[in-house]
Amino acid sequence: MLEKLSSGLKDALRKIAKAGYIDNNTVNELVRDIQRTLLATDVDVKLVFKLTESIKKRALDEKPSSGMTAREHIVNIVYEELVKFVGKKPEIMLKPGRILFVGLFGSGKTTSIGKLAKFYQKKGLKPALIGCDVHRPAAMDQLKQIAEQLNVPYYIDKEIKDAVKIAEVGLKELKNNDVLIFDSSGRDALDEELARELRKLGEVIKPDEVILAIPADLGQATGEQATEFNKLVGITGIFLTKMDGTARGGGAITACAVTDAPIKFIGVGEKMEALEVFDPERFVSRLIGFGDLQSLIEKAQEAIEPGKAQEMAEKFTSGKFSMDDFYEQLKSMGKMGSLKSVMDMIPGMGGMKLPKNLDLGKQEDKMKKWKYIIESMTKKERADPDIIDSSRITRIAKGSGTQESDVRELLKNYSQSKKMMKMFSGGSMKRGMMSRFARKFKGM
Ligand SMILES: Nc1nc2c(ncn2[C@@H]2O[C@H](COP(=O)(O)OP(=O)(O)OP(=O)(O)O)[C@@H](O)[C@H]2O)c(=O)[nH]1
Ligand SMILES: [Mg+2]
Repeated sequence: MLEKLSSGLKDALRKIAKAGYIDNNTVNELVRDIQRTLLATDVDVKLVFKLTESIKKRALDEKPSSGMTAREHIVNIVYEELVKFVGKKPEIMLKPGRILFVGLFGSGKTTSIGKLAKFYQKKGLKPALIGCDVHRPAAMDQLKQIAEQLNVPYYIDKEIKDAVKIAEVGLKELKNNDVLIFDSSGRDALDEELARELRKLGEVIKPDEVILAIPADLGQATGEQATEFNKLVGITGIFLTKMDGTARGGGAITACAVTDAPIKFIGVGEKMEALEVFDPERFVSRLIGFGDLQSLIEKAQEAIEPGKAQEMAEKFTSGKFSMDDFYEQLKSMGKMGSLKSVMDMIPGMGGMKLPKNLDLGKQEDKMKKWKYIIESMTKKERADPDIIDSSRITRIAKGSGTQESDVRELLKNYSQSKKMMKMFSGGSMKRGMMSRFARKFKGM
């Protein structure tokens, strides 16, 4: 979902993370990148400029709060402004009630009704479906099929040609269920006839929610349609469907955000599970990989002092790597979680395999032991661990109060680690990746 938007925003923010320092130019470039990305997903030009203006203004005017680096500050501003941009956190009805679905032909009403029924089932409520689409002959069968698939009670009547009548009977028949969801007929356009029919339905059903199903592939045109439905019928929320199959989702979301009806659900596929409750914070977080960016920044900050990072990065890439470096690295990695999880957060390195035994996450309790072992080594041994033969191993084990096997294990881990460093410093592509890694740590 929204791959283009997501990768565009991530790229823009990564540039910030990599920038040597933040100045007007960096901010301008960020703003241009964001503009380009949003426009490509059909977000309205005026909205885009409004957003980027406030990002720019805040980025240049506001000082980072204490303990925040300039980079974090900018990333945070972009995050906050995007959250505002995509809308408010909706209220979701989580108690018994009645829901009427409205929308044009093929907008995804009936499918979304099934998804919502499943959603309520999972919440422990008893949903039931009522088919009030009397215009399309196959509509009732479709609803029936979905209800049976979900094992949810339903009411349809192909003989009754009056939607209001069906609603009345359905209300009675299914009164023992918690959440009654009503399907309605679509049209090519929202004309007065459809509006009247929906209003009449509304009078009988007295819905707690009127949900407009609207396909995201309409892009920014969703805004106008949502406004129109709201004016003529009155809606309480939007179910944005077909987000999975379109690059115009950004436009659809932001256009809906400026209407009076909040997006409540997002449809991301044809299956009944393909429903997401819309949550602006979570949505944007995922979109920009905020969690990853944030935790990378935080962890790197905690773990490595700026000067050390550069030094370590140089050792990483040069392949020179002493026992002291190994110990420093272990200390930092221990704080940062496993090396693997750090690597997963760095673009392009996620898939890399670590040597099998080098599970740095598990090494934490060994750290103490290893500290004593390393402290029992001579300066010469630490600088060049290759000279450590079995008699030296015996001496080191005795001196540190550990077993010879502990010393051997440490040496093995050291040489694996060294090998890995060499691997990183091998090809030029890898070197590029490592220096990116280094830059990320530098000064954060
Ligand atoms: N990929 C994708 N397809 C969807 C989604 N929601 C609905 N569809 C598909 O869109 C088509 C139309 O969906 P329906 O649920 O029949 O739409 P409707 O609004 O009830 O249509 P009418 O009753 O004809 O007005 C179907 O093929 C659905 O499978 C979604 O979130 N993602
Ligand atoms: Mg339908």
